[in-house]
Amino acid sequence: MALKAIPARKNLLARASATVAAVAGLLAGVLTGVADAHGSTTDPPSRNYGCWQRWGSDFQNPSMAQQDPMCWQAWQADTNAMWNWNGLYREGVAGNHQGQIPNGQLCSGGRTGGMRYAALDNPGQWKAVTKSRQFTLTITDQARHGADYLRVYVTKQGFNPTTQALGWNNLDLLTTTGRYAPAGQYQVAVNAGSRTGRHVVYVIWQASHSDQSYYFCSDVVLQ
Ligand SMILES: [Cu+2]
Repeated sequence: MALKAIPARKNLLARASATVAAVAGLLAGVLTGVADAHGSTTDPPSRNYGCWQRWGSDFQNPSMAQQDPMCWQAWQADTNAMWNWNGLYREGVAGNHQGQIPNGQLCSGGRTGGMRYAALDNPGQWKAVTKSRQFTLTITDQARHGADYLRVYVTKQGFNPTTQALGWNNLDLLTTTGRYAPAGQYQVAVNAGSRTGRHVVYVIWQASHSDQSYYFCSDVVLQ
């Protein structure tokens, strides 16, 4: 842009800097949108959401290795798995979840994004929250995608997440919901039957805005 007329220059400069500010604002919005988009199971917390919640402000604290060893190994493997706790999804699965996700890789959505989430598949002493056998599960959707359905599974009695990686044959499907209109949260009532003790709750969230499927492992102790 050539600035010839001196009297207009100040005005032009002001407009130019306003434009720069507007573009910067847009960019920041886009970047924030990327960082903040999508979602996860926030109650009971998914593995990476839980790690982010507990250690996000203190992720270099070496005492995590003793206090929360599975989060420690996950942070060491790839910090982006926690910063992007809301980005554990695949696209274009067309409902063929079992076909796309191999046994042993359920918690990483079939290693979506390469190895970013792979540490979430590792068996071990993941922190587990205590829940009664009937509880309400909450998905937080920061992007307001809506849901075509939520599918909630829980591990069979006897499965041991501290020593076994999760496979489809370890799971019982408890419920498939109907659609949810776009909102900040979706809730579903879970009835885990007579199960007790340590379990993994596995959730598939099929978003509505496009064929985007999310996969979340949450560790619970049922009582
Ligand atoms: Cu999304």
